[in-house]
Amino acid sequence: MKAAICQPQMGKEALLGLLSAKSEGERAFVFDAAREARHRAFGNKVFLYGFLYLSTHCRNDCAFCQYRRSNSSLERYRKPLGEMLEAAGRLAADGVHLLDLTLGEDPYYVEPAGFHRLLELVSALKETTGLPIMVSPGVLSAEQLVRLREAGADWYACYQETHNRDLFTRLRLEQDYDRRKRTRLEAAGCGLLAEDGLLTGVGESAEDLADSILDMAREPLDQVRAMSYVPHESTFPSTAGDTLEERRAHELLAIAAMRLVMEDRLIPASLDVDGLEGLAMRLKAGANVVTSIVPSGCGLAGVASKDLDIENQRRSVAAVVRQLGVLGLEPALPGEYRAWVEQ
Ligand code: MD0
Ligand code: SF4
Repeated sequence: MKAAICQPQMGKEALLGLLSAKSEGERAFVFDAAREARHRAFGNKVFLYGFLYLSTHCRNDCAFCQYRRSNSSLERYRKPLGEMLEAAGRLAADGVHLLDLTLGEDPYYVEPAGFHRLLELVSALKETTGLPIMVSPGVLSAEQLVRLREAGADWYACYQETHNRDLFTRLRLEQDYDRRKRTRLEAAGCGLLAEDGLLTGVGESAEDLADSILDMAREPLDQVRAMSYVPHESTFPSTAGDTLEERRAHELLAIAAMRLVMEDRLIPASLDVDGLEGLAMRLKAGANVVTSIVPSGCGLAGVASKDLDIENQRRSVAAVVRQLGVLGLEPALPGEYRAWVEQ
């Protein structure tokens, strides 16, 4: 845990006020304050994360996810080690600061008999690129977390999606709320940096978001995120507003509110929701990390948006850096991210 645990805490009422901002003017006020807070903590520097979706097989059946087990219309893949190393090498050469190795809860990698495969991959990625590694493999045992750390993983990401237990049971079907939360806390306890995340546009109230953000602020998390739900044929229809702006409102306000409550934690703007086009609005809301940079030509997928902007190279470091420039931001130097991770 890098950030100061005791941030000056905003009360729930004030937070609820921010998250309920309706008019353009009110929202602009919230985003301006969030950018000021980001500037105090990180100046104009932004971190860039490369994304490697190793396996799209999954034993879970999350209602919001196209990779859910019951989606039989999906063509799935499991990438061989050599291809992952090649893709990672390209991301490293392009200048990402971290590699995010993500997978569905694929028994081939996460069940005890196959877990060594994931460890080997983490070690190989670390050795060949020298970059910090984040792993997003779903729920693991305490012992598996220790072994991940020993294999060279720096980060463990596992998203609760919501801290409303009722909504959780409708999103992460047949999964245990407490076990998921406990895994993240155990990861932090064994020296991994930890990330939690929210899914917005799934019928949550502003009060749910406020509760989530306050919960996150109390936990030993180093990165916190919000991402809008992207509906698919195999998942439920969106409950959020009609216009793109309305559908993204909760995500953008949550990013800003997280920044105001947890000024010095890392907060992503993901390319996985709206591709490059959605980057500026997320950075303007106070995000300081760009995630889901995916190399083209490797047959790798995104999570929320499977193909969007990958093959046309709009999820590349070059495209992102151009956007940063327009906003008066710049990528951090490699040493600056490493120093943050190692501090
Ligand atoms: C992203 N699709 O960054 C990825 C993913 C997992 N650590 C991250 C949700 O948007
Ligand atoms: Fe599996 Fe993750 Fe999708 Fe849930 S969100 S179905 S755990 S890939």
